Amino acid sequence: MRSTSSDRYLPTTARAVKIVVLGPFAVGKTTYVGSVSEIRPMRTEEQMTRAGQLVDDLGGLESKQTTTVAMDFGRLTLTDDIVLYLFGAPGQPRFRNMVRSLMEGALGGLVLADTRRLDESFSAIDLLEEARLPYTVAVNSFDDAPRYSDAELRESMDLDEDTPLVWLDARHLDSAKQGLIALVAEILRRPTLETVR
Ligand SMILES: Nc1nc2c(ncn2[C@@H]2O[C@H](COP(=O)(O)OP(=O)(O)O)[C@@H](O)[C@H]2O)c(=O)[nH]1
Ligand SMILES: [Mg+2]
Repeated sequence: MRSTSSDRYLPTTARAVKIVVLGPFAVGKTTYVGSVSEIRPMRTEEQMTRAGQLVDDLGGLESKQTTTVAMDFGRLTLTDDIVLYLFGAPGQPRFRNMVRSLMEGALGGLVLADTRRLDESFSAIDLLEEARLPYTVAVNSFDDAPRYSDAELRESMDLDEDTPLVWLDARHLDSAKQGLIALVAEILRRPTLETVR
């Protein structure tokens, strides 16, 4: 019998779950999707321009050279029967309507946060609440970012007690995956699975 590489094909019984990965500019969304994706992630990175400096606040992030202009896309087989399709959205406020479109059909959202600028994750949380989608907040651990207790974080981000909150490093698969595991548990906790229409 001819051997085939079965892991390139999805089991027909797998449930496809669309997840959006949101958060501000430079919080690590592209890095995140790249770390967890088992297929070569699709990226839409473009070189940032001087014109962009007028509208995108680079405060402290001047070393960043490229930015996502449409989306990041990746896939992760989480269990035998759950396959996640990840859509990372651009973080700049002017892309808010594009993010809304990207949320169509999604079952949940992962919000990345940076403790140096927690307030910048609010708009992603607002969008998910507005869409009534379950979400998980994942603090991406940057080396020089302050550490707070979970209670302090919940308070400053005004998170409900039952909103999952995890710490991760977007650069490493095992750590990054924890955010999706928490999110899928939260999605499955809901009595009915509803997507955004
Ligand atoms: N130290 C550290 N750097 C990170 C981490 N995640 C991302 N980065 C870096 O932060 C920068 C912005 O990341 P990127 O994924 O492009 O952010 P995006 O704008 O949200 O897509 C890149 O230079 C990454 O290498 C992390 O967990 N720790
Ligand atoms: Mg990006």
